[in-house]
Amino acid sequence: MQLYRSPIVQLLKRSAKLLCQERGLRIPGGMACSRFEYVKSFEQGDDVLQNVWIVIRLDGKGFHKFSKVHDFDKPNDANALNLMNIAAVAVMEEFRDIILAYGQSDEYSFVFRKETNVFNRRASKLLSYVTSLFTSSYVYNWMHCMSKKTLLYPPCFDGRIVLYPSDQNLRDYLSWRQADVHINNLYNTAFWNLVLKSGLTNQEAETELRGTFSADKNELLFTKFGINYNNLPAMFRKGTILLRKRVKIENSLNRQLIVDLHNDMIRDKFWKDHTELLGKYKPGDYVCELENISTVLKHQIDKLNTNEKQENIECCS
Ligand SMILES: Nc1nc2c(ncn2[C@@H]2O[C@H](COP(=O)(O)OP(=O)(O)O)[C@@H](O)[C@H]2O)c(=O)[nH]1
Ligand SMILES: [Mg+2]
Repeated sequence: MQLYRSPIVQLLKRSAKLLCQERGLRIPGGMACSRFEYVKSFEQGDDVLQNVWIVIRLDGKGFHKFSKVHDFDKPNDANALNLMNIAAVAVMEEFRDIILAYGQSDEYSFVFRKETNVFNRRASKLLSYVTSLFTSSYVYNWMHCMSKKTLLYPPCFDGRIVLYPSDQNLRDYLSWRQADVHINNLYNTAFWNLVLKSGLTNQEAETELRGTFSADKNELLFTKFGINYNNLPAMFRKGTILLRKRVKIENSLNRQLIVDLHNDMIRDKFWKDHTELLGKYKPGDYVCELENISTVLKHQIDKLNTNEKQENIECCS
């Protein structure tokens, strides 16, 4: 429809344009107006390729020091690991196209489905948003997870995007990260038992473990400390896998949430048990008992209950 443009409107528009040009502003409505506008063309496009798995991996900066200063349990601090898990849940709640996240130690990987169009697949937007949301959620939930400890300085995380063209590449990536947990955790468990229980210095423990194979460390743990490595918590040995599932808890709950698993992703069984990941995406079911719910699920259920209560209060007031 042709709008009637009165001379007074034309005059006002022209004055606004002149004012904008003078001050380097934009005319309301988005029309480019300043001579400075050309600098926008220096911005580089960074859309990631279509039809590939997008993996974002975050890693804590200087967590060797951060864990020391905050007196994390050695070699694994269950509360600190669950804090990482809860921060990752916040990221998955925000980005519905993340189908799986995997965390261990001070790192987390997020897998976006191949077809995602979030932020038009712009790498810098994706990476900065995921990294900052994870970091702020880590700080936001610190008090809740680490109860009595004060956060002494702000933690930060680096992030990178890696693209995997085939399903096998993605599986190999996740297997690589999970194999890393096994190698590190077995070593760290043996190391800290030697230091904390046998009174060795760090140097002596390092010397004792130099050149040993997995079987030697298993044997050492069993004979010296009566520890059967396979009986240690699965979260320590396997890391944490976060998946979307329709969670059914007895008769009290039936809704989609994010569940934490500590299974072996290197074996085919994991991919057969969770066919939704590489097949047509539709979250599967997850049935559990009330007394067995994990810290990660409990956190989400508590949040739901708090939100419901809040809504009821708002409704009644
Ligand atoms: N004590 C303890 N330390 C941890 C835990 N999780 C991570 N860390 C520390 O964080 C470090 C993470 O490794 P890396 O990223 O290579 O070291 P960074 O460069 O110092 O962040 C480990 O070497 C541990 O020192 C934990 O649960 N307990
Ligand atoms: Mg680190």
